[in-house]
Amino acid sequence: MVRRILVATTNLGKRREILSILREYEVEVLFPEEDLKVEEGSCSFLENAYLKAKAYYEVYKIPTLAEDSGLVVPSLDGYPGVYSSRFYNLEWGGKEEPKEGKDKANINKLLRLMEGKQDRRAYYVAFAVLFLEDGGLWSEGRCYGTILQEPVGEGGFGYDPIFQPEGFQKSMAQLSMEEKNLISHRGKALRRIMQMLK
Ligand code: ITT
Repeated sequence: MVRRILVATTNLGKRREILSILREYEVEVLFPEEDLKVEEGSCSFLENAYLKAKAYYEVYKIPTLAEDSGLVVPSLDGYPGVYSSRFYNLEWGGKEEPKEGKDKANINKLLRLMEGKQDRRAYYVAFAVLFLEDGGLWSEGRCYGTILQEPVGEGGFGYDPIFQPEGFQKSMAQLSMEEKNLISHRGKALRRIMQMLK
């Protein structure tokens, strides 16, 4: 019986959403106080999630949930993909100064690279790993949509102001957190993993 879960992420946007998604389950959610600075060198979301969960489990010995996620744009050969959080700083596509923060720099670079592209389809993907004493579980969640011409909305984090989810005439950043969690890659991946745990 798993009563406590350590959520291994340093991203505050993710923390808020994960806390809200896990509210419906009977588990206590804990966050680590320290940042273990796990190297996410793999080009696989699943492997990166596994490495994060394992590193924190080895220190805290509490069932540990980690998630690696990103935005995949097929017309950009799948970029930003696993590089989503540091896309602005990647040589590929040219670097962008993070003058107004990393999220804004990532958005500016993506919009620059999308100029003139007809195909603006994209999807968010999240791989979640729950590291347990006697094994583990993993799951994947996706959320399909398109890249807008310019940022709209103040909610969410990351690329949300330029991502319009399928079936909505709003950006992800214009949805409430509850609305986002119902359709998001993270919501789907986490609910799947909690279902398996049951
Ligand atoms: P942790 O490794 O500590 O969890 P991180 O931000 O580095 O934090 P990732 O390596 O998984 O996490 O990178 C995910 C990036 O993908 C994130 O920084 C955003 O740029 C983007 N992203 C993922 N989910 C998103 C969402 O729901 N909304 C907007 N952007 C998202």
